[in-house]
Amino acid sequence: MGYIGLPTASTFATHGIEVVGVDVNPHIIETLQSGELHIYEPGLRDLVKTAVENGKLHVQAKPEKADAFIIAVPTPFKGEKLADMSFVTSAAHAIVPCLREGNLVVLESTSPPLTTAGLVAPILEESGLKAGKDFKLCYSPERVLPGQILRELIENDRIIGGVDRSSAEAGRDLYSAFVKGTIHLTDATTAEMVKLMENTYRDVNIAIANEFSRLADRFGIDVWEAIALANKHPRVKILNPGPGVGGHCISVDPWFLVEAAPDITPLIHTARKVNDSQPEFVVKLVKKALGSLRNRRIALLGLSYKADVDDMRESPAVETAHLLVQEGAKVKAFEPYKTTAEIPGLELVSSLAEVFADAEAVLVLVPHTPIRTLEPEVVAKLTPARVVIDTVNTWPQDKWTAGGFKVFRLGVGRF
Ligand code: SAJ
Repeated sequence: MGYIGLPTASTFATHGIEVVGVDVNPHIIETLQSGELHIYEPGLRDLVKTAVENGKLHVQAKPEKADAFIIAVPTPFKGEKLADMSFVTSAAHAIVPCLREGNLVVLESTSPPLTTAGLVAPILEESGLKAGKDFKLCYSPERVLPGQILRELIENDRIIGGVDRSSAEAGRDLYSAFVKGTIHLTDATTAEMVKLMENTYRDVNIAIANEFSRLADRFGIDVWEAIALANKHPRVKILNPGPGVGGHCISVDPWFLVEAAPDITPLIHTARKVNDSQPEFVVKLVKKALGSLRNRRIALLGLSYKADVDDMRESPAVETAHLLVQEGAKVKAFEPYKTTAEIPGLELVSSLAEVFADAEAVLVLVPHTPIRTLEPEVVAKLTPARVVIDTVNTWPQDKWTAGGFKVFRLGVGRF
């Protein structure tokens, strides 16, 4: 019942399907049963409410017999950037006692190539039933963008890879309950690769934007202007540099390919390294703006991994905050979408007034709507700070300069 499972379950349930939502975390079950949500996603609260009120969505700790089972558990790292498949493994084991002939099982979790056929099928076959023969088995990646999950779940095209053709067709029949995009059928391993290729493609493209920001800084130009001009070319579409790549997807998934085939993935590996080291580049920028970091009071705006989400997993903003603290800076951080969050080693405050109160500099790391729309006159009244370090090009330089602030932007090598 996480970021993917809960929206998917609720969407099925509001399209006439009886859904049992399973989670091993009793706190999540209690929260959902009491009508509350443990995650933020625009529109999700209303959707879950409708699904529960119309009696189609029940949440519980264990699966029960069903026609179809969907596994949407996390595949995080274990140790040094290796895929931790233990949640997939235990979810598959939990299904075994409930599995009957004719059932469909779908894995949605982003997984290394060959997981469906090589890891999930053998576990499910402990039931005595054979994948593809007695039950259907598919891999169908979630491809929804956090912040727009509910719309993309329905409108995006969907890839369904079966261990055999009839499995893929059964997957198509299930998801056509709500998917309006085209449903494309393929084999399970291709579907696994498609998902990893999509996120790796984006990671590599953000890495080049981040590398351009470093080059722009060195050569005294404005990377944002240069990217806008380069993007006038009909076949160029450079993405935005920033403090790095976070979240549970793009900063994780490319490593699954590197782990699976380290000898043939130097580009993917390097892109990951570039994006992971971008917080260090931000710290250098802050140092340049302030001269030194020790005991300098910095108001840090935004901690989640990107704008208008509350998810702080693998967040480069959190990494940047830790690096600044390590360098002796006195950091106060404010995350508008999680004002009660606690992160060991960081001082989080719950309001703009608190974060600004005695700051010397303002560091913008995430262009959340309530941060992006701040006006210099308002901020000037809340803080003695007159230095702004903008890593996401969100506060128009001219306006903030006219408002009395000295603005340092990431990837702009002239001040
Ligand atoms: N970012 C940049 N510059 C950009 C775009 C993004 O630095 O120009 C950063 C963001 O700030 C964030 C990270 O990259 O830290 C990832 O953000 P994102 O919006 O690109 O993607 P996610 O991780 O929220 O969602 C991605 C999506 N994948 C693709 O767009 C190929 C989504 O469709 C997937 O479903 C999702 O991963 C997933 O679950 O795998």
